[in-house]
Amino acid sequence: VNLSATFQNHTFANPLMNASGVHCYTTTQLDELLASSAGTLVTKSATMAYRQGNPKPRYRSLALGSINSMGLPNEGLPYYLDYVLAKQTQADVPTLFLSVAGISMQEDLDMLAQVDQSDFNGFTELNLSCPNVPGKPQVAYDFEATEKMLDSAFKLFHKPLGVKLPPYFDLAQFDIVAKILNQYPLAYINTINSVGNGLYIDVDSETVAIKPKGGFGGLGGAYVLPTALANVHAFRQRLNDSIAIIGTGGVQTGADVFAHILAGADLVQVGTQLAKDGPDVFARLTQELSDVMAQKDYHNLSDFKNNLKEL
Ligand code: RRO
Repeated sequence: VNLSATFQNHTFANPLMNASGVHCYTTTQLDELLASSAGTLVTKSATMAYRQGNPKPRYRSLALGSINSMGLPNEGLPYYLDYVLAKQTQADVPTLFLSVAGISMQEDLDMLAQVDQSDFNGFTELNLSCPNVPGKPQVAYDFEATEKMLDSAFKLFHKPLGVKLPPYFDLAQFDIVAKILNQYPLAYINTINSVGNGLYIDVDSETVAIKPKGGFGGLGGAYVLPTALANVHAFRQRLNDSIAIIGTGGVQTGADVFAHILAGADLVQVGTQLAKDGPDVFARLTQELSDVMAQKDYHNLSDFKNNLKEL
């Protein structure tokens, strides 16, 4: 079984990587991902400068997934840009992904300009879907703002660019968003970010699980797998073939990775399960994916990618 994954003009040893926000805040964590069995990595979404983020507790692991309201804590763009620039000159380092998430459209554009003017040769991911900054709605739920953002972004950015999207829930939304995205030379979309503003309630203590925003936070893990698969598949049915898809959400096993690829994902990211298990999760998931493929007599990802059958 060959797990190698082609993505635009790049090849990775396998399709697995971290989801941004998990195990990617510090150079130590990023180095641990590079040393793991993951095919590549993405950095924590950066703002222009260091941000402390929301008050703790702001992440809770739950029986069926996770809830978070981190609030975009990060070391600032120069920290992550310095990291990927240093790594991209080293042998055996795969093409890397750099995530940016400004608090405003202007901050996004300023960061994209900075990345554009750098020597970074990987993929830049514009996060339009952070659900956790108090008072700041998710950009990609505002279709007009999304179009304006992409118009401006592609005027000044000339490197491979992807967008991180929130989950959509109505087929009419997929039609509208895909029509917007198809106007631009996007390298990829990444779907889904966490399912925003869930509320976990502990009945024994009669309390919420996290402190920010009165307990409202983004859901990940098993709670979101069918929503993630729906978003991957709905976009694969609607987007130009030139736009690749990273499937993110609810991956616990190799079978879940297989399902994402079957739905149309080119690469697959792992968030909640990586937070639970640490980077060793990638050795297990690649082995389990190989086992599922061998059992089905599939030799390459292309043997089943986007081959989901209807009834
Ligand atoms: O930092 C966060 O609170 C966060 C971000 Br930027 C995001 O995109 N998705 C998420 O679940 N949390």
